[in-house]
Amino acid sequence: MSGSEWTCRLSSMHEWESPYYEPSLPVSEKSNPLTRDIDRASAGCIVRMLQACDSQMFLEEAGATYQRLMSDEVVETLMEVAKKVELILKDPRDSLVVLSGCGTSGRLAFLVTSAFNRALKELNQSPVYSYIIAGGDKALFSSQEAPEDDPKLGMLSLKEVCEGKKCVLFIGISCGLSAPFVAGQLDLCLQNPEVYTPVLVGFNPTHQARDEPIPGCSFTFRSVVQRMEELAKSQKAFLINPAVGPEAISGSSRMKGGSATKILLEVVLSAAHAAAFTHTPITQQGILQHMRVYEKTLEIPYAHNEGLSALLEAAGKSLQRGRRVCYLGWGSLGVLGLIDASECVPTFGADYEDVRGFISGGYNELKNNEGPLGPDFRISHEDFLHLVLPSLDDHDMVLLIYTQTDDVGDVEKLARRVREKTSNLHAVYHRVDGDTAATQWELCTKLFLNALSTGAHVLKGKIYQNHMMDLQVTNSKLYCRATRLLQNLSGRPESKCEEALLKAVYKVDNLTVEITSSDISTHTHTARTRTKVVPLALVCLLTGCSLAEAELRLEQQPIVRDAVEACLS
Ligand code: F1P
Repeated sequence: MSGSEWTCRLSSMHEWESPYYEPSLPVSEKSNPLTRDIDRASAGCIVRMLQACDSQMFLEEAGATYQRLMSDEVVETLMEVAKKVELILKDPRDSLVVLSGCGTSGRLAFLVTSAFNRALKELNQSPVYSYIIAGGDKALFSSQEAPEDDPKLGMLSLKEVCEGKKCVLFIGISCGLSAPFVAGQLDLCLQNPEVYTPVLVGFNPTHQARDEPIPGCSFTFRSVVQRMEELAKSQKAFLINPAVGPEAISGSSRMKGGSATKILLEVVLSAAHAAAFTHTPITQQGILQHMRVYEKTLEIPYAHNEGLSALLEAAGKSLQRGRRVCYLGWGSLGVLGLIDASECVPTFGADYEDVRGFISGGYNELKNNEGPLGPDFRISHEDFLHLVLPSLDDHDMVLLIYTQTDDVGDVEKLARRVREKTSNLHAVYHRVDGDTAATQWELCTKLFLNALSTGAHVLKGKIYQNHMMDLQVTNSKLYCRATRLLQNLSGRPESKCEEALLKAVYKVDNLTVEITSSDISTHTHTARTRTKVVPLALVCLLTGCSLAEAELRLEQQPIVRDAVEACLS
């Protein structure tokens, strides 16, 4: 892409805010005009595009279309929620702050509660934070999308965590204001206001909250949000829902959605801690100042543009060859490595072995609710040494992720072992620079790893324009997204696209009545074990060929855009 073309792209920084831009889609599902051709871009250009997308998070409020991270109303709500947390910190008896979400949102709930409980421990205070992730702890490191559709499960897990508590501040996170699991929890809070105060964190305006009926429930996500809006007037419920712009890869809320979640939660909880333990009042100024620190932090990973591009290219090469990328991390940065790696499976249809994370100390370091998760989830450096290292060579990439506060001797020892097998060894190292806080290292690392794994999969050919084509169709949100994608790319009516999708899911050329009369949860359950359903459905739609033929075409041309264009020409 030439310089002038890029300048032209940058001028479309605000295009998504127009009411005419993809009007039927909420912001979290829109495609970002900045990355329309990311699938054709060089590594350097991909990095620039991702940087531009991330910088949209902190754009000033232009006109009145959407609230932004630093809009007055958002900052005001952050202050009010921080005050509620402060009260609990000062009198924690029978009280709890619960953070809950699905997928990335639940992973960040875990990361943030761990950090702030650790901070409390250092002050000799007892923990007040709990996390819930849909699907339990195995969802921390693997895709468990089905529980996301279950509002009752959400309710029950919240009840269980809060048993015996008299005062609960519940923070439900759903980037798209869409997960039924979280809707169920918010509904429970609204029904029991004497115990629960609900807070919702997400990145769409309330009128874009999902309004699809939830089987077995009388509410939708939107109707829950509307009830919360009523209560928000008397500060009995809180909505924190600025827009951060469409994701670089459409709908990939692990990226900006996840980063903005982390920023907002950390801003609120640190303000509360400062108020409770160092008598620092919660002020608008203080909140804004903290936000600006994060805004500056966004620049750090991209300041190493060339290094990042080179890494992205190296990782892309490893993946193209069917080889591995391994993250070896320490402390919370190690957790971010585990998370980023595990998200490649549902996001890019990657194999579990393609990108894997390992953390020093394994589950002892993690201190998750359920403890060690068994042989399918091996995460320690020892596991890496036994299971992975013996098969590595120069085509596999290894990335060390640590800070100067970690045991550098241990890092060197591991690096030596790795170097015996591969020279393709790199490091992301943070050191104290002025008053850099651990949370900034974390955000930096998250951005860096998200850019690396996204860019590498783009280079591998997993993305079509800026859509994840090979997405797993394992919950109702993803099922609807897949049908919509097929409609956009094939131009065929919705009913035809859904038919093609179902044929790919059930591996049949003709749909039976049994299939067509089943509900979405049966389809998404069946899709758990299927691969390449959307690309297969698209090739069938475009050419009218059988599934077997479509499979052959995709085998011959694994780069999705090329396969589709070959069908069209
Ligand atoms: C939750 C989530 C995402 C995941 C995938 C499916 O979304 O699990 O984290 O990447 O898109 O949905 P949300 O409820 O935070 O919008």
